Amino acid sequence: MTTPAGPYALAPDASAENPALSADEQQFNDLIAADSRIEPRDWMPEGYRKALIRQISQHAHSEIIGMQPESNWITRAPSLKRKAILMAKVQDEAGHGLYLYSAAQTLGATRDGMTDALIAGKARYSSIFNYPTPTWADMGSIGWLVDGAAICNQVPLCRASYGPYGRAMVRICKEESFHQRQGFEILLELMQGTEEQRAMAQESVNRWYWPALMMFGPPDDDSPNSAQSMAWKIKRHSNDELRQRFVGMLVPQAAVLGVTLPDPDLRWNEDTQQYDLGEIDWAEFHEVLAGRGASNAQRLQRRRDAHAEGAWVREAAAEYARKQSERSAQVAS
Ligand code: FAQ
Repeated sequence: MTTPAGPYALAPDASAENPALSADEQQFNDLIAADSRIEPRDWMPEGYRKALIRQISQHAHSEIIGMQPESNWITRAPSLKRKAILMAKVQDEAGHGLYLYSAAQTLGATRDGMTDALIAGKARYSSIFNYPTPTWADMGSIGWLVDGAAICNQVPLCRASYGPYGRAMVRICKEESFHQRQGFEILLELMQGTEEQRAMAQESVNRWYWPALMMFGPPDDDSPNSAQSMAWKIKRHSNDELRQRFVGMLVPQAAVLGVTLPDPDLRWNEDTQQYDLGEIDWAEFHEVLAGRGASNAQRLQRRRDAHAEGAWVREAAAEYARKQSERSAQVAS
């Protein structure tokens, strides 16, 4: 990992008085050093604002695009109960997207600007949502592995230094932990079923395991944003630390499920007190980020179509708001 750089880079002793800093900068640094929260009206360095808009908008887009792989199964869920649960989960993801877009708006980003960037294919969203969901077991794997990875990554974000982001994450994490359990339960039921159901669950875990590890981002020595984000206490742990924590959580759960994690090199290392992992295929990760994953084109097209189909709703809402404010103005005059 590189050392934080740039005009607002923070050293661990950032709370020390520094005559070269303006009063605003000193106050910002003091708040960060004291583990306090930065709020929307507080002064903040431009780099901090941009880093937050980047991360929060990407996160919001991930939640919105992330609805698609699961919505694929709403009409085909194997029972009414499963359908109701899946619908509620997909709705939760929409809600997460909305909290996060709102948090980014407190930093000056506009909702239209963020949406335009997404549908123009200029904005990032999590690599994981560019993989297809051909089997019902994929609903289990997404819950267990994808939501599991999301929780590992997001629980520390509840302490992110920017207030609106941290507070949004608290609520999101509560819902994600329910999501993870429902995914685990789908896989458990399949693993207790027929030979064919067990094979379906294992095949799905085989496909989702490695992409789930990629969700944590590139390795620490290839993660340009980590050092500064950690110095600003947006991120609290490095990408590799969280990936390790995730695998440590998965191993005992996989044993309960009776599935095998598809990594022949996975073994406990007494010296490091963590698991040694096999090589992650970072070439695949970069291909997906470049827009060449299995489902990138389909996901973006679906988002564009949904945006176009929703135009009348936006127009109606804007017209309603215009009439309401016209009426309020008449009453006031
Ligand atoms: N996919 O320097 P770093 C969910 C980009 S929500 C795509 O390490 P950073 C819920 C990164 O943006 C899942 N791009 O970056 C759910 C940067 O590009 P940029 C989303 C990735 O920010 C479940 C470049 O690579 N969660 O799953 C990925 O320090 C089920 C260099 O990387 C969040 O967004 C990736 N996997 O660390 C919904 C959590 N990884 O912007 C539906 C918040 C990296 O310089 C169904 N975000 N990149 O052009 C974070 O914690 C961080 O932003 C990381 C990346 C850890 C994702």
